Amino acid sequence: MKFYKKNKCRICSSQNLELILDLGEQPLANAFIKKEDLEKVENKFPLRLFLCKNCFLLQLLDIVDKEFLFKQYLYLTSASKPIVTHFKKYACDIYHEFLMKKDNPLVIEIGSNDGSLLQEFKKLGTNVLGIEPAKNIAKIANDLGIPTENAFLTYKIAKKISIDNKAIVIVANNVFGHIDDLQELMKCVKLLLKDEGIFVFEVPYLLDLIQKLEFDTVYHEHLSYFSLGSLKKLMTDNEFEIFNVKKQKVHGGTIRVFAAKKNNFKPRKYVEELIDYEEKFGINKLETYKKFSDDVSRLKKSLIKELKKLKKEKKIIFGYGAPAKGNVLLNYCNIGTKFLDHIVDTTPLKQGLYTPGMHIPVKPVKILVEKGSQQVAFLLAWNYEKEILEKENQFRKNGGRFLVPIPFPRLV
Ligand code: JHZ
Repeated sequence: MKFYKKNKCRICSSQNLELILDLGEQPLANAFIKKEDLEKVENKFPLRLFLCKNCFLLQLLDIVDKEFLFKQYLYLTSASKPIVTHFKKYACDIYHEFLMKKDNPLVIEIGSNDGSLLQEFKKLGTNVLGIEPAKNIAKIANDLGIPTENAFLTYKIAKKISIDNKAIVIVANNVFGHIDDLQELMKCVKLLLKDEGIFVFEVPYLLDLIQKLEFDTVYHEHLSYFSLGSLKKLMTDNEFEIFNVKKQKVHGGTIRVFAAKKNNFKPRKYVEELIDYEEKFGINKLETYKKFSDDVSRLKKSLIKELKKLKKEKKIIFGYGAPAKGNVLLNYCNIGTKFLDHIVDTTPLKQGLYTPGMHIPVKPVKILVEKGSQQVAFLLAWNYEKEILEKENQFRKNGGRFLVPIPFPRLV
């Protein structure tokens, strides 16, 4: 089974669901293709965002089987230097606040990818254990000396791990939204976490998604799009409590949420303040989402208009970064090789392959700086705008420009 449809909200089980955004039938955003497979028919699945009108969780209900999505994976944390820097500081902060004074502490990470974050905890002297479903990626982590269980976290696996391992800190970054059964996830966390331990996780923040029109972060891997209010409900239902939250800049706007078993930590005032702010923003109003959807359709039109204009000016346009979200944008806007010659990306696993749907070749990052003035780099990895512009300073000095697609097309 590759695909199934749900008719209930993932958090509150309500069936009062409304379609908000339809991005069409799309291939999987990370299913890059080998040259010899280009003629084969690609698997495509509906990509639609629904809103639960009871608890206001924004979510996908067309679910692609996780085995199919994650068993073999191409995204490597270590390929994006800014995220590695972010993780270094992350580990340091958690260590100083929660781990430094503990005896022989263990940190468990759910969805640990190539072990980039655990590596940092390890350097600080803590014991670490990763849980990662992608076979190829878990192997990379294990080879680098980060003990990694190659599995999806299920209650059965959690039971097995918890016989010898109880963590004082569990971390989970950009994985909460990937998990369909959030109730089971919370049961696993409860089992694996010491009573006085903390559960820290980062999720892309719903308010940023709406405000900055980050519609391309909607893809089959991302099943839920969280506000702090919706996370509070999930935590409370599972006898956990959110005691702190910190906004982060990564991935276009993220929240780092600190939770623990009830009554262990005094909640900071900011938690309720942010939830109030979300309500004032209109997170619980259908109109907010309708406007978002209309703005996305407008963005599509203006992007195509801008690309056509650049082509008319005889610019050579190539994609910069081949993130999963880039493929959503390209497929939704129907931007193929007519516009983009190729895409450059730092991930060795993606280089030499072709993008799903649009079949644009992915190459290592090598830019002909001297041809700057004729070139436009379409910044698909827009979340790294600052870092990439700094890195490609010479290209811009020679007249090259970046086209940043969201929240509106911008040449910089
Ligand atoms: P990036 C990932 O999504 C994966 P993606 C995942 N699905 C998730 O949940 C989100 O993050 C949050 C390249 N690059 O991280 C590397 C350069 O070429 O924005 C990556 O292929 N040069 C788990 O894939 C891509 O861009 C650079 O200088 O949508 C970035 O992918 C840098 C910094 C990156 O997200």
